Amino acid sequence: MSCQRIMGVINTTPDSFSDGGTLYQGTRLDLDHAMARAEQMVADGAAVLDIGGESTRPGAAPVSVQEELDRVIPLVAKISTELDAVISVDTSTPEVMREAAGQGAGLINDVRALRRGGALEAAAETGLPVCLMHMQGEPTTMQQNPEYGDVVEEVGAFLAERIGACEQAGIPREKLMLDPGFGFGKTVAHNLQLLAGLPALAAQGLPLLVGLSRKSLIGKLLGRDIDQRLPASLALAVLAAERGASIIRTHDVAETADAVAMVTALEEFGEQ
Ligand code: 7PJ
Repeated sequence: MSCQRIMGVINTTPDSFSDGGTLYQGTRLDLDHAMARAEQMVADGAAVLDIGGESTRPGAAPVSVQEELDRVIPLVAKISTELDAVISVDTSTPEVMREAAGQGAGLINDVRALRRGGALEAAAETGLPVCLMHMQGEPTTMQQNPEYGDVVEEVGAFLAERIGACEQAGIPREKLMLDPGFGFGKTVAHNLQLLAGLPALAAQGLPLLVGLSRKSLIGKLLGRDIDQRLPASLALAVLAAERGASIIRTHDVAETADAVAMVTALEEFGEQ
């Protein structure tokens, strides 16, 4: 059974939280290795590949525009000529959005929801669809003391404001996707409240993208290290898909595609 709901994560960073550095040879990104990873993900059922060159793990060092371009653009160019998948570029940087679009990217995935100076304009110019993600604070400090009154309502209001900003900048609503930003300025309780509240966010009428793969709430709830979080990640993927997530962002494509295909099967055939 094919699955159009899976986004595979490819980090071109030396320091990302769950798989940073695995595609490096010394200090350089190994393009052939990254390409092999991309091919495998597509073979395993990824419809979208998310290419990121900035680590947003709590406390990560900032990356220069040139460094981010150097990490991301060659891989975007290579994948777009060699593979049949939508290329998503995980960036907040206007220059990276423009260059990636020129090299064949099909989606802008911005954890800052186009709040960086010039990002709204750059994204609008590309004409690409955009995923708007919620984050409280900035990566360096976001996990220090996240606070909300009603997290579902506040995330919903933030995303509604960003939808408005996009529309004003000439990005039509139909091009947008929403993401509550699990782990980005959220406690375990906030993350669980958001997962339970996904249907309320889906009520905005836009597709939801959800990334829970290997995230630290699993570590906090179960005491599992990064390499032991697959079973819980699959459970979270299924719970999210069942609550209305259209796209699931994952590091483990084959396993997640199978798990989520069961939700799709139930949606398609369960009512017959
Ligand atoms: C997310 C993301 C997410 C979207 C990262 C990690 C941290 N983009 N980029 N949603 N997470 N849209 O992979 O654990 O949850 S980086």
